[in-house]
Amino acid sequence: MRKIALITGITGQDGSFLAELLLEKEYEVHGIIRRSSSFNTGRIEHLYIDELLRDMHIKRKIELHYGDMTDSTNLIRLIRKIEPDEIYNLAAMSHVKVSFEVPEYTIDTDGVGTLRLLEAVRFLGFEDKTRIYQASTSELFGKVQEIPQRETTPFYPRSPYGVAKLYGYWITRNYREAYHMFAVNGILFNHESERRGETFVTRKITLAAARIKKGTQKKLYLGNIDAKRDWGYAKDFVKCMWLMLQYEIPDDFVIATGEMHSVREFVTLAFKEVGIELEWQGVGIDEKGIDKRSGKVLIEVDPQYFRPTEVEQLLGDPSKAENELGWNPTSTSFEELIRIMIKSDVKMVEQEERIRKEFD
Ligand code: NDP
Ligand code: GDR
Repeated sequence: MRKIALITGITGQDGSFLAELLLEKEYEVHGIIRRSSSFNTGRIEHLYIDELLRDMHIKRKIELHYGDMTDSTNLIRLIRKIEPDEIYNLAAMSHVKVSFEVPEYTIDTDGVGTLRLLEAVRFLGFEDKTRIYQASTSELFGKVQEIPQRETTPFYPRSPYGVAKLYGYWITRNYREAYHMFAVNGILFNHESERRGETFVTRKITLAAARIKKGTQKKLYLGNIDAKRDWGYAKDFVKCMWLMLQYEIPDDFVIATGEMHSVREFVTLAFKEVGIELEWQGVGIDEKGIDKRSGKVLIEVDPQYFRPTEVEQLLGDPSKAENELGWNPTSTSFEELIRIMIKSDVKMVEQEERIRKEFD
């Protein structure tokens, strides 16, 4: 029997990679999308637009439904209609800095939204049928209590986003324990890709490197370049989400690469990839990234990107996922990840240039 999956947040970075993975595994894939005044389906167009699919002689692969994590009756109706074997709850207001501006909306979507989903499954009596994956995060660890961070490390979130996700984490565990539901948390560390949103630091950097190289951007302004993260490749990480729902026991797992780098290191390597050697001068907010060849200042620190409370360093220990799920944490290296992102952004910037010239 073909399995049925429902993905919330299917239009996001992870949702798009996960949809592809599940289609490869012959799942019937459903996704929840939000009504938007402009297109928000760019990452999954290749999976659902009839004309594109007809050209390629393939049938429509996914079914999209309007919905929102803030609307419980919508979630109940959709789950009743779709009767999913697996639900991947990826929908979230996922930007840490923005969560300080919209804290109430963030808890409504990321925290209470998770409760609404779990309750919908319980209300419909699907506790034994439907397995649920909750997108938890390394932001739960926040202020360093232990390095590296593992499943047993105490939580200390540092943003409204982290606090909202903490509720999501515990309500998922509580429903597992109270109602014996197969509901699990993937505690994922930062994972990036060519599809990463443009306001997250890695993508902001790779796009800027490509544009500065082409001469369409002059400078890159960043916040805390001393922050350190454990960055992996999103395409590798979504495999773990699936593995967690196939495992015999419902359990929570840290998913990380086990390697940590600073934002400054990411910038240096990304610019090197486009042929620009940077050297760093100055300290604190006066620190600058300078092109060694031309002497031009390309990177500056702008305090508007600082957060009221910062997570200084995150490093995960993925050994439980490695040992129990057989997941490989290092299939894409840090350097390869940067290469993938730069290659895609250079191509995008060249396309932008061609289009601009056509209309000039
Ligand atoms: P994105 O920001 O790329 O995608 C978020 C998705 O959630 C989008 O599809 C968005 O829709 C949707 N969404 C936002 N608000 C709502 C809402 N109220 N109702 C329904 N849908 C909504 O995130 P990622 O793909 O990077 O991350 C996926 C999940 O994993 C998120 O929950 C994130 O918090 C979590 N996570 C991510 C990590 C990472 O490094 N990427 C690490 C750890 C956890 P739209 O396109 O319309 O905006
Ligand atoms: P993060 O990712 O907050 O870890 O959350 P982000 O890329 O936004 O920031 C990483 C680190 O870089 C520093 N930084 C900047 N960040 C942004 N966005 N823009 C800048 O200009 C900038 N300069 C420095 C930040 O201060 C931070 O320390 C991501 C999201 O995907 C969450 O949804 C997810 O849960 C976590 O990763 C794990």
